[in-house]
Amino acid sequence: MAFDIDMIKKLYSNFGARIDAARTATGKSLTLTEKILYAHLWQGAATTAFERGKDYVEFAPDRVAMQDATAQMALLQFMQAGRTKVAVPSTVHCDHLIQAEVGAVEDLSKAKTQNKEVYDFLASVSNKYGIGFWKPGAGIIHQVVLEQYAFPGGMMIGTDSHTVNAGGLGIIAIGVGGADACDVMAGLPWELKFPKLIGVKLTGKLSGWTASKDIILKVAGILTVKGGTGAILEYFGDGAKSLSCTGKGTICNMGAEIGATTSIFGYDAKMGEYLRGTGRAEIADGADAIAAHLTGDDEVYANPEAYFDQVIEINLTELEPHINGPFTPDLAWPISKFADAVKVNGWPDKMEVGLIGSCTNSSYEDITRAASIAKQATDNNFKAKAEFTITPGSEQVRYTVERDGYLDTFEKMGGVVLANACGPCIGQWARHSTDPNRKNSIVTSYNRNFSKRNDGNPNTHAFVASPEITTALAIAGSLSFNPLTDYLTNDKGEKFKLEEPLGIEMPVKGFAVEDAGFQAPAEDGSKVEVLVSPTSDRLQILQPFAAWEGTDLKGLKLLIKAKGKCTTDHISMAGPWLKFRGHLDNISNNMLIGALNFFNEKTDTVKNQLTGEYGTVPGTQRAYKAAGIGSVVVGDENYGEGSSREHAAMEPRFLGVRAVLVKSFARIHETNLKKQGMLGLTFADKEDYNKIQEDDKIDIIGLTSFAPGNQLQMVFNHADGTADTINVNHTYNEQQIEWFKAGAALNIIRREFEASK
Ligand code: MIC
Ligand code: SF4
Repeated sequence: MAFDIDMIKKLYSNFGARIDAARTATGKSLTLTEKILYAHLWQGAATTAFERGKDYVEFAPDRVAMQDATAQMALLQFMQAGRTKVAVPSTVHCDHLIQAEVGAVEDLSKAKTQNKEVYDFLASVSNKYGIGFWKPGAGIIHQVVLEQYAFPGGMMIGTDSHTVNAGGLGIIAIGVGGADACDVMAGLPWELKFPKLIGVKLTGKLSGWTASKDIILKVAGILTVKGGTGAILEYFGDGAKSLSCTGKGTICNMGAEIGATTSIFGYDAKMGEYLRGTGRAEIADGADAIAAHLTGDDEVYANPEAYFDQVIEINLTELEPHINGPFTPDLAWPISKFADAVKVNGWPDKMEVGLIGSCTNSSYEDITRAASIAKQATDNNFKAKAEFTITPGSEQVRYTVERDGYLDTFEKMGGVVLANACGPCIGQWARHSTDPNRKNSIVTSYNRNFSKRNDGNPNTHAFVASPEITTALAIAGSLSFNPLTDYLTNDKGEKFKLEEPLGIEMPVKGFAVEDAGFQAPAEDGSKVEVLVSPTSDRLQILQPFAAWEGTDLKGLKLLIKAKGKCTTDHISMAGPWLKFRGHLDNISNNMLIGALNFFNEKTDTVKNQLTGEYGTVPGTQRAYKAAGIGSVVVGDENYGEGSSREHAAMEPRFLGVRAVLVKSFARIHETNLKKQGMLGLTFADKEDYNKIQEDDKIDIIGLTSFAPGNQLQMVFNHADGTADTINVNHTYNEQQIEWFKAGAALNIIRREFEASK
C-alpha cells in the first residue's frame, strides 16, 4: 500500500537543479505548473522554451492509476506489450462496477458476485505485473489516490478524467486513455502538448454556506465546458492557502468538466497537514525542505498577466453558493438567482433525490459539513422531504466518519449510505421511480450532470452543488429553497432556519480503518496465470487492428452526422454498458447510440446507404463492415468531451469507421483516436459542416503525403452527382502519423518488442 518514498526523495533531490535549468532555458520566472512539467521531462529531452499549445513534449510520469471500468482495456493492451512488470508504480481501483440499489453491504456483495470474472481478471493481471490492487469496496480511485499516493511536485496519469482530483495535493495529475497508461507502464515516455496556462487568483476567505465546490462551480460558469481545453489551471493567492487540501481536490476534480488538462495548487501548510494526517509525514518533511520549488515564483504571482495566458480573479469573501445545471455543468447559478431560474425555465421544483459523496466531494470535511445540516433537521423534528444518499469516497473516510457518528446522523435524517464506489455518479443506480417519463429534479454533490448520466432517464434534471447545499435542498425537498434566507416548518408547525454548516477538516482522533482493501502484488509474478475464457461475454483478448493500406481512402459512407453535444456518454454510454468494458466486440453495440442524427433529430437511427433503410448506428456500421466498406463519423464542437474512456475511440475503430471529422475535439478523446490508429480530423472551415449530406460517399485525399501541419482533403460526393471538396486540419505529429500507419500505437510497441527478442 505504501507510496514509493525512495522515488519521491530522488525526484525532490533533483528538483531544484531541473528548475534552475528551466529558468535559464526560458529566461524567465516560472509558474508552478512549468516547474513540475520541467522536472518531469523525459530523460534526454532537451530543456528548452516550449511553445504553449503547440509543442509536443515527452514526459516521465511518476505513477499510473486505473479504475476498473477502464483498467480492463488498459491492461488487455498492456498484456500485449511484452513486459514482465510495470515500469512505474501503478494501481488498479475497483469502484465503477458496483451498482447502488439498497445500501452498502448488500450492493457490494451483489457486485462481487456479478463482476467476479472481471475482478478476478484485474486481481490476477495486477498480481502478475506488479500492480497494487484495491478491492471493490476500498473506495473511489481519486479519493484513495489523494489519501495514499498523491504528493506535491509529482506527475501522474490515470485512466479516468477525474484523475485531476489529485491536483489538490500539488501533483500534476492528468486523465488519459488506457493506451497512454499502457505506454507509461511499459516504460515509454508520455507525450502531451505543452499546455496553455490559466491563472486563477483567489482572494478573500470562504465563509458561511460557501464551500470550495462553489469556487469551481463559479469557474465552470466563467470558462464553460470548453474553456479549459488544452490548459492547466493554476490556483494561487491567499484565498488558495486558506482552503483545505481536500477542498482543493474538489476544485481540481471538477476542472475536468471545463476540459482542463488538469488543475493545481502550490504546496502549503494545509497540504502538509493533510499529508501528516494521512500517515505520510516523510513526504511532508521532504516537501517542506523544497517548499520554494513547490509553488510558483513570487514575480509570477505578483504579476500574473505576464506569465499566464489568461487570469481569472475570484474574491472568496463575496462568493455565493452555486447550483449548476441542468444537463451541463457550466450553467452556473448563484443561489440567490436560482429559485427564479427554476420558475422561468419550468424545471420541476420538487427535488426528489439528493446525493452526496463521489470522488468530487466525499472528504471528512465534506461529510462533517453536510452532517451538521442533517443534524439540524433531526433536532428540529423535521424529516427530509427528498430521498438522500451518501457515497463515501474511501473505506478510510467511511470508517472514520462512522466511528465519529456522522453516518448515524444521516441515517436519522432518512439517508442511505451506499458502497464506497461511484454508484449513481456513473449511472450505476437502480433508482426507485414510479414513472420514468415524469420530469423530475435531483441534486448531487458530484461533478457531471449530462442528460441520462445518473439514472439513464432523459427526464431527470440533474443539478450539481456542494454537499451542504445538496443536503439542505434535500431536507426542504424543493429546488427553490434558499437555506441562507428561507425557513422550514416541521409537522408541529414550528418554524426554524438552518444554521450555517460547520465542518472539521481533519478528524480530531485521526483517520482509522480496519481493512483498507489493498492487495499487494507478487514479488515475482512470472508464474501467475491470467485467465480469460474464450467464451466470456465480459472479457475478450484483443486482436491487433490492421495497418493502413498505404493509399487514400475512397468510397467511404457517412455513418452519422451528429448534432450538438456529443460526449463520450453519447458515443459509448456507461451505466448498463459498463459490464462490457473488457469486451470490445460486445461493447461496440453501444457505439454512438446516444448521438443525435442531424438529419432526423433522432438517436440511434441512421440511414443505411446499402439498403436505404434506417437502422441502429452499430447495426448499420456492422453492415458496412461486413461489406468491407469504411465510414466516416461527423460531429460538432468539443466532440468526445467528458470521460477518458477509450472505448469511445476503439469501438468505431473496431467496427471499421475510418475517420472522425468534427468542429473541435476534447483533448483526451482526440488522443485516444490517434492511439488507436484512427483519423481524427477537424474542419478547416466550420461552415463546411453544413455541406455534408445524408447519402454522401466520402474520399480522404492526401494520406500518402500525410505530414505534420499539412491539411488533408475530403471529398463529399452527394447523391445528386455534385461534390464538395473541403480542407481538413489535423494535429498529428510524426510519431502519431506512425501510429496511424501501423494501425495503432500498440502495434508499434508490439513490433519493437518482437524485434528485441
Ligand atoms: C466518468 O466519470 O465518466 C468516468 C466513468 O469516471 C469516466 C471513466 C469511464 O468512462 O470509465 C471518466 O471520467 O473518465
Ligand atoms: Fe466515479 Fe463519478 Fe468520480 Fe467518475 S466522476 S470517478 S464515476 S465518482
